Amino acid sequence: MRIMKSTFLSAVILAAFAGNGLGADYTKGVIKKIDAKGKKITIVHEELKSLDMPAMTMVFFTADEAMLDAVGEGDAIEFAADRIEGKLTVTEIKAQPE
Ligand SMILES: [Cu+2]
Repeated sequence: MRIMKSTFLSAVILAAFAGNGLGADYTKGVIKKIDAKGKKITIVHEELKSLDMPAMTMVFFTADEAMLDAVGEGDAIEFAADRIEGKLTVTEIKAQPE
């Protein structure tokens, strides 16, 4: 019984890590423009593998306008994007590590 329990826990922990790994599919980019009112952000991004997109400059919608408060134009970032209701949307932004 004890073995079964620890196996179950390991599976839960592994699943949690795997989930994080998938969610944290970050792409590097530089913020060109922020449109806080329109909840839009223009990013010069590197190849975006999760969306099968080459490097380019483009406008994304943002899932949460609060994430735009934490960044500024010219910032080097890493971000995660997804297609939400047909719109290319930034779901996560973090500063690029030094
Ligand atoms: Cu693009």
